Amino acid sequence: MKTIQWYPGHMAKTSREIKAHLKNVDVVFELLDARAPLASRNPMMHEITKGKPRLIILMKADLAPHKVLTQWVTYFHNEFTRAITVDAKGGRGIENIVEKATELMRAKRERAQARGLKNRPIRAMILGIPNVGKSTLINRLVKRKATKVGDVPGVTKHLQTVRIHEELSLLDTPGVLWPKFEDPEVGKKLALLGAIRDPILALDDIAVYGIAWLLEHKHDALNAHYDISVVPSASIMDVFDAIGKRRGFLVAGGAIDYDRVIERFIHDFRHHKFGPIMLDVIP
Ligand SMILES: Nc1nc2c(ncn2[C@@H]2O[C@H](COP(=O)(O)OP(=O)(O)OP(=O)(O)O)[C@@H](O)[C@H]2O)c(=O)[nH]1
Ligand SMILES: [Mg+2]
Repeated sequence: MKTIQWYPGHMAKTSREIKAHLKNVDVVFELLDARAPLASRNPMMHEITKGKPRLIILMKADLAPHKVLTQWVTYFHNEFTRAITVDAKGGRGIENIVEKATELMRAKRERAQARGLKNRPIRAMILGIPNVGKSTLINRLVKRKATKVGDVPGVTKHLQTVRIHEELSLLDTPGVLWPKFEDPEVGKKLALLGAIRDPILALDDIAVYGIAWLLEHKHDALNAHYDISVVPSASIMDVFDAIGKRRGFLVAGGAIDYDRVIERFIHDFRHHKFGPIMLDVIP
């Protein structure tokens, strides 16, 4: 299978802008997709922001299995890193953000106070892949529509500072990916989750990956959603055929219209039709 390879120019530009802004930032909020905490971590941004206190926010926690998420939180936790889970759509977990950010900043703030300096608001930079929920999170925190959001990658186009309250100001950034996915599975996971714009992808590869994953991990959910009855050992073609027949996705002459099956499946995966999902495994 071929590797998805690409890197739009606007992302290179954003990366440079993020680098330039870093000196004004106290803490980095690294937003990861709770359904793939490793695949959605940008290795380039991680390198650029090394040495900054870090709050990892596992976004879309409502779409991932709760129990495993608590293990991920422990996995990420260290001296300079805290992790929390957030469902920005339902508004769960938001209240922990300021507390955790303050905790990460405590030592530095105490030093500043000891020197007689007045505390200024914590300046946090929000980083994350496209469509992970950066702008939604900011709007939740500020309790108004301060930034534009949308269910497609690439909504935010520029860096934008939003003052949350006297304690916290946030810098929203456009979603960035990285030039090459070393592991082709990473590209497929990100595509399935909706982080990559469609025209640059081979949709059939993405659908094959998603169906294989469901067959292995959640074949009941696959059967239930399409009202089909495939066994875990079924071939991908069997599944395509079953969905196509059941949904009546046929071309003239009665053969299965695979393009429609593929499109429908990817749409359904992105619209959370198969219940809680966890594509990554804790190392
Ligand atoms: N289920 C769920 N959906 C969420 C959550 N947070 C954001 N979303 C949805 O994810 C989509 C993308 O949200 P945005 O806030 O625009 O994402 P972004 O990271 O700013 O995206 P770009 O600006 O394109 O990089 C929207 O449809 C949101 O409603 C969450 O915690 N749970
Ligand atoms: Mg945005």
